[in-house]
Amino acid sequence: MRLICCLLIFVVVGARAQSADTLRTFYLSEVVVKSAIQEGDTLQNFFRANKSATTEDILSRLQGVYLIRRGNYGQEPLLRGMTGGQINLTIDGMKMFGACTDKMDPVSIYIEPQNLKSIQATLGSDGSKLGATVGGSVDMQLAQAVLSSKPVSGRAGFGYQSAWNGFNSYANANYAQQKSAYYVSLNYRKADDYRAGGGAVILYSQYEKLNLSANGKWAVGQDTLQASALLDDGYNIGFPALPMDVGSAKARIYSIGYQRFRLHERIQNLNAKIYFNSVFHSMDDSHRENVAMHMDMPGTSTTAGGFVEGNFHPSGKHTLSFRTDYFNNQVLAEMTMYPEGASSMYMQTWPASGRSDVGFYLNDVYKINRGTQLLINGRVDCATTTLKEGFGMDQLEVFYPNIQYANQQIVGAVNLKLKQLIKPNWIAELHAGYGERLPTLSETFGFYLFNRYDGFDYIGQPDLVPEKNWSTDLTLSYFSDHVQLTATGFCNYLPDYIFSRIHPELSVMTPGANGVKIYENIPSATLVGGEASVLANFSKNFQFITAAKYMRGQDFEGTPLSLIPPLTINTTLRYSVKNFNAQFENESASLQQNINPAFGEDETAGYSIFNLRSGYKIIWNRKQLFLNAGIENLLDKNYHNHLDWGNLPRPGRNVNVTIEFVF
Ligand SMILES: [Cu+2]
Repeated sequence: MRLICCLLIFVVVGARAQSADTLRTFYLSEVVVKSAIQEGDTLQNFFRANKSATTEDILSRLQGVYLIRRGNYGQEPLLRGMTGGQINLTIDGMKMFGACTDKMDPVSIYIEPQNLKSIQATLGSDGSKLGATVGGSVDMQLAQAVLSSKPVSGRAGFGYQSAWNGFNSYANANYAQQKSAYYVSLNYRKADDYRAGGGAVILYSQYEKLNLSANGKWAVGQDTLQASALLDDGYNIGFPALPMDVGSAKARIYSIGYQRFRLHERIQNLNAKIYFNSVFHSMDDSHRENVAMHMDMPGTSTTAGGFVEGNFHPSGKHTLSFRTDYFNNQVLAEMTMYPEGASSMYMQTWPASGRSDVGFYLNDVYKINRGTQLLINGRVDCATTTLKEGFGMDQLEVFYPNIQYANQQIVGAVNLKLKQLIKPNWIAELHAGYGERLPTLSETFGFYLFNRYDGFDYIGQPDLVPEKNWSTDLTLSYFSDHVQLTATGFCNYLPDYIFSRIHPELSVMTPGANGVKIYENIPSATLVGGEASVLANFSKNFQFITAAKYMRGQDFEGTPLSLIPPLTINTTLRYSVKNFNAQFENESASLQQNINPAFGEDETAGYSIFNLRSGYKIIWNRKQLFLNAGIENLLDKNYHNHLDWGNLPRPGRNVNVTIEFVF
């Protein structure tokens, strides 16, 4: 379901009572979403409106966050027009990188809402706590074992979605003792090809996946130790907007953590973790018809790392916090082509390569007085990028005879944020910052990566310099007992923006491709826009929320950037009484005419769709049964958003039901 923005606003309302005269402001993109664990809060109630929601559905409602769709699975988060290597997508603060050269596997797909404790998005260079970035960070915190007086607790559910004849079943359980606790969860989803509005079936949009996670927690004196494992296996995942599908995608995530509330007089909330994760991703076109030349494309990505974070005991008006982290990522993506009547050909589309990065982050919260607070933070990263000798390096030597084995780069960020109470109910927040990001391994070493969007083969550029971002944003918020208003305007100016240029002298590798492009730094690009939201509590039973987001993007010559979302407005009216709730939603997007035809874009019409959701709760003997039913795209409209690749229509009318038992 698509309601977490509402969830977020409700956090705001819940929190307002305790913080009316402090500077603890809450924004749609920054608020922590408690989703699967806490009982009885408003957020949880909203979340229950559709228990079959994916993590992407939740992300799509965060302010400043959009999704790029290439099918019914594996949607890619876009933060105010920035994506891929421009943003950090982390799990419990852990770095993890996809293994797909076509970006089918942003790491958000490995997190089931059942496993999710919270999502936090921090936009722009301000998100650099979790890594060097220009676009911001999204951190997904996983559910953990809970030490409680109730020895065994858990939930199990089953959901059905009519538009793709899809079902998902899930269960989780927590076993708690006095000094230790264990949590396990299981989630299985299966979907057939979906039906678009009007009835057309979208071929190659099916998927199937299994997700398992386990977590243990042990209290030893003042210390807490934790161990976690998460396994996610996807099979037969179709990507109708791409020329290939995924036969198998496997992710493994392991970590060991240590926490201490008070390490010593000066240091508090110490949190340390070491981790390892790996992704295996195997693409093929064996199920597609009329393929000029069959291909197999397996890829792997492994990452190992660790971090230590905490804060110093507040001294005077300052509270200083820190984080230091390290990771090492290694990738390899291969392609074997099978031309008819000829022997097969082998290439490394991501040559065997890697990157290690050590970073240090410091943040100071300076409470100047009761109504004014200044935040200052900075980060510096030192990264080494390496290309292994062998096949992949030999390939690239054709274009770059002097290619280096290793390359070191230093990137940094600094941010200033002033929060000011203007009047008793008004808060202004001004942010100005600078951030840098490293070129991705794909942008650096990629070799004939076919992009279906513009139809070009892409080649990496080992000499790219870091992309920069000078960003500023201003937010005004008004709080009262019944209404909250928030409005934000932002501007990002990105020197050395990483883009690409057509090289007509090069010939294509992919049959039917339009040409070859090589990545390069262009002088600059600019992204500007804003977000606004209104929340109203008409009465105890009625709540109304509307949230709008809009942005523009252009390069240094004034040409519109591609994949810039149109004006998007989501509105919800919710009615709740005792054990019943119902809500009526509208999702609207405007016409998008600011397009980049050279990038294969065309104008996208606006649309407006309606959803209905309802929930009923039965309680007996301290156990609960939740029944949910809803209809998405009520009028069965055939539509697509500008960010949907290949003008692929979105699902049509979708009736969904969920039943869940909580014990
Ligand atoms: Cu892929």
